[in-house]
Amino acid sequence: MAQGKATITAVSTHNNTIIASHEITVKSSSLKTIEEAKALPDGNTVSVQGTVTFIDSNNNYYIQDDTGGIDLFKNRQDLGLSVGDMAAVTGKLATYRGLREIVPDGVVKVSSNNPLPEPKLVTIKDVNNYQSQRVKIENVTLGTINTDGNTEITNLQGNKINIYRIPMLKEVKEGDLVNVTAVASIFDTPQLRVRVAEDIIKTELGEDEVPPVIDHTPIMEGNINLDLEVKAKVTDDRKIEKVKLYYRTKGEKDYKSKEMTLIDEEYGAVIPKVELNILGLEYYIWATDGTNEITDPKIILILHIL
Ligand SMILES: [Ca+2]
Repeated sequence: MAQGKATITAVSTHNNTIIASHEITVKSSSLKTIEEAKALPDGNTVSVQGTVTFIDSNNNYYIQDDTGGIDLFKNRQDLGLSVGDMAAVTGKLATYRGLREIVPDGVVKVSSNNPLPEPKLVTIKDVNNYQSQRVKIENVTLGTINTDGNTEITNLQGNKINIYRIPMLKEVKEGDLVNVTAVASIFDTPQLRVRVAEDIIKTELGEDEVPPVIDHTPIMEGNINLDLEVKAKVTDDRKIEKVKLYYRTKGEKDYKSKEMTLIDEEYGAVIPKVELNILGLEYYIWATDGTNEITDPKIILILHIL
């Protein structure tokens, strides 16, 4: 029964002039947003409505509403939907290799030729937060193209993700820097599904205008009898070229510097204890992406003899 007002009429079978009618309001209380539906565990029956954004050769139908996306899949059954259709679906929640799905019992095409949701600009690292939604990933290098399997793409920071069964490309080739519009999917690990060749567009890097970001918790005190390790998270929209630690004994004119090296996602350098002085230590961190430089504010560290 559709959402809205409906009238229930009862007619006596003994005397058909005896009629009672009553108007009821039908609320679609069972219709959930996709995000609400996905918050429920597998096995629950849900009803959602969304636009079909991608259909693969196994008849996985990805649908998306304003809150999220989900895959419809029932034994490779043709659900009679096309990309751009608004589909109302009821079925059981399931998960396959990390992908949340609805196994549909009933599918209704509400309308056709709807515009696809605007892809959300995401990074490779957080693709899975947008599972079954349309996403855009910018400035990635195309790996070896494999239309039957995985095509790896790599961003400027070196993070990688596969495009599964990439469409045959015309304008773009291996090694090109591209922007990719895709549906975020997963098969044990996150992957992308690209609908048409036109969703992979060649791009060029403009001038790097965003300096690195230094995330450092200042060290306020140190032990003069121990080597002092200084660590910082340093990130950039493109690539970190160099990170250095500058330090001097308080009152000295010149800074000494040490390159900070990346270990476990943090840049670090060690000042040997022989270079520490009871007068105190001033230090700051400097980073460059090759174009833009940044320094973390100067810190005066008090050293103690313990
Ligand atoms: Ca930069």
